[in-house]
Amino acid sequence: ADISTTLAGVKLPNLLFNASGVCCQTEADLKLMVESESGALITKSATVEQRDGNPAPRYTPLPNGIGSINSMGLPNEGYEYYLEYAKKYDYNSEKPLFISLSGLSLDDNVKMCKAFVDAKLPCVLEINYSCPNVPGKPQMGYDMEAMEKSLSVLAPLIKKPFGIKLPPYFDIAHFDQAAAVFNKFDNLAFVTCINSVGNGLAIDFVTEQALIKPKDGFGGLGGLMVLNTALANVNAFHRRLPGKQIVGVGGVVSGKEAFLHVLAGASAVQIGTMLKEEGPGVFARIAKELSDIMVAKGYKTLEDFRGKVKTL
Ligand code: RRO
Repeated sequence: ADISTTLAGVKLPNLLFNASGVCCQTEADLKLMVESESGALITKSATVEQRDGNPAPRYTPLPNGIGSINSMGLPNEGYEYYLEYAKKYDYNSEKPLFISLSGLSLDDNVKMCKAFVDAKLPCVLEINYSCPNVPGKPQMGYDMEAMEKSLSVLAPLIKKPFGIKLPPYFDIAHFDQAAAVFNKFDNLAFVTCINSVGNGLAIDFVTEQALIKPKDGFGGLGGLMVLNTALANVNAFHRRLPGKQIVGVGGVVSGKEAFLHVLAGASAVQIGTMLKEEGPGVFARIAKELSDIMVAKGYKTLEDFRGKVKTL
């Protein structure tokens, strides 16, 4: 089956790529992404200055394949590193490059966006409004006024189509409020739902210890346990953002969950925890599984079923 897609006006040979943060901090990581069968790649969220992030252990999978917890703390090489990578990237390859930016202030996001805009590159920006793990920095996605102010500065500056990475929302009123803000910005082309479910706590039953060190063990939850929250956010925004696209992320462990994300309304699907656990071979596996599902169901393209979840 044909699992190609278009996102922010850019063609992807298949809809799958990495969730920002996984396999994308260094050039060595990004090389693995380029060599994989992903349909695109996105870099680790960048700040103005390089960051080491939080103390280890700061990521661990959870038992029985339910998912993962992380409090990485935004470790990254600094935006100039990713800008140099983007300048050297081979845009003749069929795999588009996305760049994640996560400034610690609006001024920082302005500075980084300007640098990418001035470089006039064909890469696409995804602004991260949802890192849950920097002590003292709340997730901007939960502050509608701050998000509107940020978008009102960044959208005109970026000019071309761009995306934002959102935290999960859990209340219909919040879907409505967030969508009303996003609909004010025409070149906001896609929203990526969801970042990790913030500030969970994982405890080892035997040792009675928290599983990660930062923030007394609190960290963002990902993987299968967040699938249904992710599907709800994808579908809620698919319904509320006509003319915009949704990138689905959360709980994709096989072709089946990728299929469900598209049914909920996703135009592309990112993989985080399962990429971390399985490695870049995950893209070939899930692409094949999704294609097989589509053949079995008689769907030829993603458009045949995107957003077509049936309600009762
Ligand atoms: O680096 C992190 O701790 C991190 C980030 Br920036 C994010 O957006 N989401 C996440 O789960 N971890």
